[in-house]
Amino acid sequence: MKNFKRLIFLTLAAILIGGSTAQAIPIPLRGVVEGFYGTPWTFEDRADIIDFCRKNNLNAYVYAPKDDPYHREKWRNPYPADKLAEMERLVAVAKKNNVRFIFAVSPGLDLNYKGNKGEEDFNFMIKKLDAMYRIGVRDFAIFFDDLKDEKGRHNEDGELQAAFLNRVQKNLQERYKDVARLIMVPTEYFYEDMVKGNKLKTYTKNLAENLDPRIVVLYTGRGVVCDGITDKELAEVNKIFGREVGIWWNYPVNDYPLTPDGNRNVKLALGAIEKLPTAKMTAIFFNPMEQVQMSKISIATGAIYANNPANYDAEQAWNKVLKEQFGSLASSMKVFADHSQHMENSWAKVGFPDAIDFSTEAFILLNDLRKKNSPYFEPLEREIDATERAANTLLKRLPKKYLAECRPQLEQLKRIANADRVALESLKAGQLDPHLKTLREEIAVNEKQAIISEEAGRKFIDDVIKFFDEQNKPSKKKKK
Ligand code: 14T
Repeated sequence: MKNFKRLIFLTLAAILIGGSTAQAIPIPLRGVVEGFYGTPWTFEDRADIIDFCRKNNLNAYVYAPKDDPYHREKWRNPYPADKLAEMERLVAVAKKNNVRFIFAVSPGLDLNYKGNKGEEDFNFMIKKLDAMYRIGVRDFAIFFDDLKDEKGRHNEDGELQAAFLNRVQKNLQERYKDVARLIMVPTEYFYEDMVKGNKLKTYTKNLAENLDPRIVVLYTGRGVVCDGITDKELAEVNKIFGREVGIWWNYPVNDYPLTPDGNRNVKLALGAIEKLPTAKMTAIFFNPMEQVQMSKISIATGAIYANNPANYDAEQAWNKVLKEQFGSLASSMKVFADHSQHMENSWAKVGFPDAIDFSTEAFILLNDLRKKNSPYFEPLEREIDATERAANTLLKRLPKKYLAECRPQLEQLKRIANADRVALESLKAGQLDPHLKTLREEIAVNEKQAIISEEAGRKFIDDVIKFFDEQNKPSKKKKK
């Protein structure tokens, strides 16, 4: 009865305060998957992120660094004593923080399924997981993504992987009563890779038909890195696998190049998590950047999402998180982050467009000049001022551990803002400052280290150069 009254009271309070009766339904398993290519995080980084998980009501950390040899390339090898001792300390940190430490192995590069070798490899896997059980791990995952084999060669593996995973799960559950459901990532882990035409591909069909329904399947959406997942898409993949699947979300991870010859890890993904399902789901893990501190902006928004998907407002969450994490530097950080949210290349696309206000003002200004409308320079000038001021403030006042992760990007933003000002002055003067092309070159050279605001601040420089080019050859104007 007491509980009933309490419920009524809370519901009424929710209506009055929040204007919404919708009760928060957190995604049961929610957290971070250290699943990127590149330099794995350190013990300190991991302990820090696990503490951060607790503070943000995330309850899981998945250990799956692609470039830890003992996770993938040399998965059969046991961890050497010092590494194992470190892992044990980390597992203790997770336990203390009420965060589940999920240990993952990626054996797919050379796993044998059949015959003697198959038996041997099964035993290697069990040994590997047992060692982790002994240091306190109770959650396990086996990943089969990115096997790098020739097209289609993994067709038959669906059934074999399912049998392997079922057997691992059975073995663990028979011997240990306190081990959670196994988690897996398929070889075809994004929707567009699971289907051909409108038919399921052989691998996915075989995997789905044979995999123990208690095993959790993770997938990344339509693509590896994609612009959101709808409720409908989630339902579709749930249907394929005959269970509620979980999401491996590839934001803010930045381990892929943004230009054909580009470097990795050079653009920071500092935006909010967005466009994820509101429907019930079983698990979500955010794949972060090598840059731990910088990953916390978007992961904290992800935590707000994961704790109440149906009520999530990305913009609101982003503002809240920036204030919490940066205090008096929040407004400067917001300007910086605004220029660094969108991740896109030929196969990846995710995140809000960068600096929308900036690019809108730039567009309006150039459009007015082309149409000979009277131009307003002030709005864009204000954007440039704010950008430059924010970069300067942050370079001066951000604590060391943050600057260690974002100095190149801040300096690049400064260069861009500076060139934008020269570009704007050129427009005002009706004449291209010859210095602008040099500035543009400097920016291009530095893109090996830092990419930011490609379609906003950087684009304006090119657009202004183009604008004057057009002006100088009026006869060729609009020729196709
Ligand atoms: F496990 C998967 F869900 C997954 O996303 N695997 C990798 C992941 O480790 C990596 O961090 C992420 C972002 O780059 O994407 C996957 O790796 C790829 C996949 C590609 F198709 C990297 C490059 C690709 F072209």
